[in-house]
Amino acid sequence: MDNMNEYLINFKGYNFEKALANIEDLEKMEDFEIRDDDVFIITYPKSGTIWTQQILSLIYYEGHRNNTENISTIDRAPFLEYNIYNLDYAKMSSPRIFTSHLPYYLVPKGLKEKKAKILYIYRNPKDVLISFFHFSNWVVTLEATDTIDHYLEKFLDGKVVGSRWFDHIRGWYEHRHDFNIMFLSYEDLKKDLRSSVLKICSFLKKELSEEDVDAVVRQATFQNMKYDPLANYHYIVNNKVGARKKDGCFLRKGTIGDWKNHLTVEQNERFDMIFKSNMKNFPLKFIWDINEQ
Ligand code: PPS
Repeated sequence: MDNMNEYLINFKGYNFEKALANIEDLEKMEDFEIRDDDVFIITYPKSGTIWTQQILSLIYYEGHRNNTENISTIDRAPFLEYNIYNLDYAKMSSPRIFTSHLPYYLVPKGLKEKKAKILYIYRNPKDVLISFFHFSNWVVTLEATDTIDHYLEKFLDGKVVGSRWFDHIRGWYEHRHDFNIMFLSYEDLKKDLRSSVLKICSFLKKELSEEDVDAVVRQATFQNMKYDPLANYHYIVNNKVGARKKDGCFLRKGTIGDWKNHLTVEQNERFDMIFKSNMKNFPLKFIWDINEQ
């Protein structure tokens, strides 16, 4: 374990958010008992985590879909490694949905029995970088950075929560045969939310009526989530975690290609060069622009 700075703690080579991590929990993580019907949402930060939490909550909980239960999305699918409310996960009723940013090598061993399902959501890393930059400057538990130039260096060096983006996605993809895992991109969700919801339902073996699928799609749109206090971190950040400024928001732009509004030509070229050297022969496709097919 290495205390990297005021904000980061490194445990077995991976950076956690210091304000939220509990080392004792992390040490027990490998042996955390997995049930066959558990479902895990795994992401690198800022890749569509809350979006997927919302989609899965809507798929699994009728009370979420028809607004009869007043439970926030985050509480439906809590973070495995950040048990901030000290819930007894062993007592949660099945099927449990967990969320995690863990790398493949730190997840509970029981996931290798390949019964529990993992949905890995990934996003083009330039948009991840920009989203992360804004988020880190908003919440008090992450280190603020003055310029994109400085943040770019931190991100490429993995001196952020989640460590190096390249290692996270490559690690999970290269070990995919060890798990019951489906990969889906943020951009897939954005370009065709309905088909993506159907793909997710098929992976989870959940059959929903046409109307229920419509309800899931309607309630998982950016606009709907942005203004639904149960479906975003706005309240939590402002009242529990702490915000550095009033005008920040968790659901910020919610689009593909916002990086073009932030990266200079030089920064973009530098990113491309490092992306190419780290992602050689990587088969998953990335979409960098909203108009790209
Ligand atoms: S975190 O902190 O890791 O849990 O963040 P995460 O939820 O992974 O990522 C936040 C970004 O996802 C965007 N988002 C959405 N985009 C489109 N549609 C929907 N419904 C949606 N929900 C969340 C959110 O706006 C953040 O991206 P940016 O680019 O900052 O807007």
